[in-house]
Amino acid sequence: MTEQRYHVVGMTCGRCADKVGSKVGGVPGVDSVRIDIETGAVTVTGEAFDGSKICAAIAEAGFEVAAVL
Ligand SMILES: [Cu+2]
Repeated sequence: MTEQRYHVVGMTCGRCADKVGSKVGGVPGVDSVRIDIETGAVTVTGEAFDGSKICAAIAEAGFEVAAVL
């Protein structure tokens, strides 16, 4: 099980979080996504997911990855 945290900017409400959650949740290998709107932290857990696909999914949802933590 791998856990990776991303700092995402631009999320302001639950609907933003839902968009990110559903896009990131669709990346192969992802088991769960935890999102903290206050801090912009997106925590992804799963097996052997591709980090670049996570970043692409976040961009597709309309937000920017400021940092991979
Ligand atoms: Cu929103």
